Formats: sequence, structure tokens, C-alpha cells
Amino acid sequence: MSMRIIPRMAGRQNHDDDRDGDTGLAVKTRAKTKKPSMYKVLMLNDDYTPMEFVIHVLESIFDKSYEDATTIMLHVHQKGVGVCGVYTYEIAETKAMLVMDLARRNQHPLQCTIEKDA
Ligand code: TYC
Repeated sequence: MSMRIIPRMAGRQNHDDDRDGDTGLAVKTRAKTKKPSMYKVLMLNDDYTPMEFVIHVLESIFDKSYEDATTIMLHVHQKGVGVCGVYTYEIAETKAMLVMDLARRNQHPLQCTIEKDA
């Protein structure tokens, strides 16, 4: 059926935006939304950064409990790399930057990077 100008559609460029083929039935669809890509913040092991400093970083920047922070720190210490958390791009980037900045200001070589989550 062709589009007719009817009051319901007036002032909205006559788009049949309820996608019902202008039958007048209400079958409105939702605008498409996409989930944002997620990014892991990875911490790398080194031989010099004190364990307590890494725990402090995990507590203060990644909101971990002392217990969880200790588990993550020991994982990185033993395996070489570990996940501090998974966030949207800007948050992951900011947290990685905060870690590097805090480490640098305390003269520790601690390294942190982000990686796109699978
Ligand atoms: N390997 C360090 C030490 O023995 C501790 C450490 C853990 C450093 C995790 C960095 O990301 C790190 N003092």
C-alpha cells in the first residue's frame, strides 16, 4: 500500500517508522544499539617492583580487595602477565595510564598494557 499523509505521521516526514507497512498496527522496533568492545588491562612481571606496591596498585586503581589483589599479583609474579580487569576502551586506557604514572613517580619499572578482549 502506498504511503498516505495521515495525522499520526504529520510533522515526521511521513516515515512509516513503526515498520508495519502502514497498516496502523503498533509493531515498533527499537533503534539498534551495540555493546562496546571490551579491553583487558594486563600487568607485566618484573624483578624490581615490590609485591606490596603491586598489591596497592590493584587495590587503589582496580578496586580489588587485599585478598584478590594478592592473588592477581602472585599470578603475575609466577606467570609473567595477568589481567587486572576488563573495561571499555577509555576506562582501560585511563587505568593503564594511572598505573604507569604511579609506578614512574615511585621509580618502579612496573609495566601495564591493554589488549582487546576476545
Ligand atoms: N616480581 C616482583 C618481585 O618479586 C613482584 C611483581 C609482581 C612485580 C607483579 C610486578 O606485575 C608485577 N618483587
